[in-house]
Amino acid sequence: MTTVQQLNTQFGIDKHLSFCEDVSGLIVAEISNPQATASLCLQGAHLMAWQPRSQSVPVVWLSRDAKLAAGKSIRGGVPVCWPWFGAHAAESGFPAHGFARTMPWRVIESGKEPNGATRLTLRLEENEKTRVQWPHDARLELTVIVGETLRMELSTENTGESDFVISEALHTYFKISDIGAVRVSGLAGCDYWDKVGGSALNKQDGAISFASETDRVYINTATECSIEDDRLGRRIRIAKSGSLSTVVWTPWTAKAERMGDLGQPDGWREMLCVESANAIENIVRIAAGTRHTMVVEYCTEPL
Ligand code: TA6
Repeated sequence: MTTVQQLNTQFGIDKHLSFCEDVSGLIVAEISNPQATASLCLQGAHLMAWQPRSQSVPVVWLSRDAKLAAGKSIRGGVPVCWPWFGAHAAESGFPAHGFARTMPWRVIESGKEPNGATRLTLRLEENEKTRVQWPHDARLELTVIVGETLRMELSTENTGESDFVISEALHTYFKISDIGAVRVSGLAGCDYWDKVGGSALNKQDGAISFASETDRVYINTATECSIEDDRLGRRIRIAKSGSLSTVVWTPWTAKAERMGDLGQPDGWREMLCVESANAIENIVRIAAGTRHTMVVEYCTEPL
């Protein structure tokens, strides 16, 4: 296990990137550069926070009840859902959204971008535990580039002899003023599976606003979308490549109470998940010896 000191020696960037140990014993990378601040837990390569210096309010939301614990997922930030999204197709005992977000990842590279942003790359090494749940030879890497824009590149390399299929998501929790004051634009006309209102296939009519639990998987769409927040006077633009699904989710009152870690009593009102994914019809077949990369880029602008 690499120690904090070894990480700071090998990958630290003076004043911009440092590693520290959380009270849970998990290691966290802290990023602070002239453009933005961010934090990322090495377990799950889980980005927990991102706030451009132009923003008085974080863009990525973290539950005030979020707890770091070995082997446990963190509520908020950007969970990496891989090598499956949602429930496992056959094994109900396997973790929802795959195992990548609760496994230890290794830092493999860091650096400063020409524009002053901070870059960090982590790799998930397969092990006997992952092989029990997913018996394939694969290398998973996440590169995050933290600046006024947040770019995340999730790359799956098939290092084995046979093809395999994945579903995946960057399950991003965005900070909003209030769920009743925002809408998601850009998905008009897209087909979606409604996970709340039965499994019918629907077509999005106009922008998405929220008045109850919403859990939709928009399929066959590579389009950019945005969260428009009238109260904060800001638009969060969500661009992507290598992704054909977009998931939009708010738990609303009852599910939030059942989950119990969204910040009682109504922390859930201040978050909205818009997840860039490959799910359901958009699962990805990766041939032996090839690589698939999904990229997201988030930025903000006045509304
Ligand atoms: O992406 C939406 C969703 O699948 C919801 O159904 C809800 O379960 C959410 O993910 C959170 O899942 P988690 O396993 O992190 O509690």
